[in-house]
Amino acid sequence: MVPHHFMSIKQFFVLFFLSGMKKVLVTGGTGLVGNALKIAINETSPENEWVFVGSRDADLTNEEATKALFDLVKPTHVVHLAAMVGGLFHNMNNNLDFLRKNLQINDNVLQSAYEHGCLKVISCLSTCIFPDKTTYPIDETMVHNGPPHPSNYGYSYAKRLIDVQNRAYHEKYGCIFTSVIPCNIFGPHDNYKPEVSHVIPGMINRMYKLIHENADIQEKEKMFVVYGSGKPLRQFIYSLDMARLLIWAVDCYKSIDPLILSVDEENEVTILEAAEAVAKAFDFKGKLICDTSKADGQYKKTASNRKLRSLLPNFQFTSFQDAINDSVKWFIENMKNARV
Ligand code: NAP
Ligand code: GFB
Repeated sequence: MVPHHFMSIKQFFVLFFLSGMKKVLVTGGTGLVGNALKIAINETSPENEWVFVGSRDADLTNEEATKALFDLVKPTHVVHLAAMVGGLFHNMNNNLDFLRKNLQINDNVLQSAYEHGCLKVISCLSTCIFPDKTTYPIDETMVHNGPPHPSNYGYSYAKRLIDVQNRAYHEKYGCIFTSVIPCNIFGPHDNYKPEVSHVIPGMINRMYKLIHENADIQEKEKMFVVYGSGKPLRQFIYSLDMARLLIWAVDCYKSIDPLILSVDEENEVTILEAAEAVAKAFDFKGKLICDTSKADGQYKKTASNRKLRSLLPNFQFTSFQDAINDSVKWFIENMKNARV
């Protein structure tokens, strides 16, 4: 009998697991969603230990580097956010890179998670990967029902294969490897680089510059260019809401089937309405014009959050304008350190 004030290593690990404590590795922990997770974790009393990594900690396209990371961290759970990520224009010009890099990252992370006996992996797909020709609203059963929109087929097929890999690991080894399917995400710590950004950070960066450049022109005379027709429809989720849902999923979502994380269908807005919300947050006095010479991308990708609502009926999403206001405020205060 071990004296009561000592505990064997085995007893410690049994207690560790029985206590429900988790050691969660967050790949892609230095990005938009990763930074939101850091904030959301502090809203709760984190029983779990969270380890955030970026590409400087390990290039996950490299198998050996990925294994070494898992050897070092020894996670029990993984939130897998790391990916080559970008907006419409970045995808259109780099489908092969989006395909290859994301296939490499995903295969390395899932295989390392299996080899290290991780109890759960939650990966991220996206509502943009669904079939281009589809009925609406889209739901989780429709991921593989036809080719994705041509603008981002590389990213889409790489992401769809996560779902295929999850099922294969479950079938062969019983792994609980699952995925969430977010709609468009935005918030502080976004990627504002014009050539790679998504629409909201792209417009925030461009509107800031328009307001602060050419001081000799009165603001009400200035014209802000919305790329495309402004007509495409999008559902946008605030990164902090996305993070809150991920924390819940780590503890409570047990299925290997994907779960859409999106605001309600009726919260869908046009790109022009998104631009108007950004203009309101800046109190921009000028005009908005649409440059139809630029691509629109997918017209819509309306997703149903019915499954999420059935699991979390009382979850409150941050209002779109409040989230835009917070995101613009963060950008103005942190632009010097942002990815611009
Ligand atoms: P993000 O801001 O671009 O961050 C990407 C993260 O992945 C960064 O931490 C980056 O590390 C890391 N990363 C990229 N390449 C890597 C590599 N080779 N090795 C290791 N780490 C690497 O992305 P996000 O917007 O937070 O997206 C998070 C997840 O949500 C992604 O899986 C994305 O596909 C998905 N998603 C995003 C959206 C959206 O609208 N943003 C919508 C739906 C789904 P560094 O900081 O070192 O570069
Ligand atoms: O976020 P975004 O680049 O990608 O939005 P998607 C593109 C839409 O916003 C197009 C218009 O209709 C653009 O014409 N837009 C207006 C702008 N101004 C801007 C701007 O300054 N920057 C950008 N980027 N667009 C992506 C997928 O689709 O969704 C990715 O390609 C990813 O794979 C992402 O999954 C979540 O929403 O069209």
